[in-house]
Amino acid sequence: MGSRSDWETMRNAAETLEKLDIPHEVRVVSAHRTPQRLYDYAAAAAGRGLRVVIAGAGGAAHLPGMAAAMTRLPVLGVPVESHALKGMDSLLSIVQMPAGIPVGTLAIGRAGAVNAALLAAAMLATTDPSLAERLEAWREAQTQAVAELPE
Ligand code: RP5
Repeated sequence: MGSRSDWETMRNAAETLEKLDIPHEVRVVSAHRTPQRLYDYAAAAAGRGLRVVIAGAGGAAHLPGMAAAMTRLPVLGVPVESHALKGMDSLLSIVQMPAGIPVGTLAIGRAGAVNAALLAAAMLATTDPSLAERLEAWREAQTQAVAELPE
């Protein structure tokens, strides 16, 4: 994520990965304030064995796109809700990538963070039958938890 202030949103991604027992790491890497840290992280990511990168940022949210430019790993972008523009700035700056460098962009805020983790899980599950079972069980539990009546 681009800042510690993004953690309140991005913790939803981490918690979802934990529920699915997916090993992961969490880092603060700012495209603007720590560009060298971003370069080092993205350039080394594939070689360290990472499989997917989830990048959450807000405002002029260049982190996901810049990370995607420096790794062949799939990058999932989460627009963090900003105070000034309610995350529309984050969304548009993450989703409007030029052809050639994709960022899989999720919804603004908590929904995007949860879904980034679930999408990462779905990608990893294509080559991990045990994770596929856990993901299917998670989805079934979610289905069972939806009441038919509002009260
Ligand atoms: C972005 O600027 C971060 O991703 C964060 O969403 C936003 C504001 O950062 P702080 O000023 O709260 O550190 O780079």
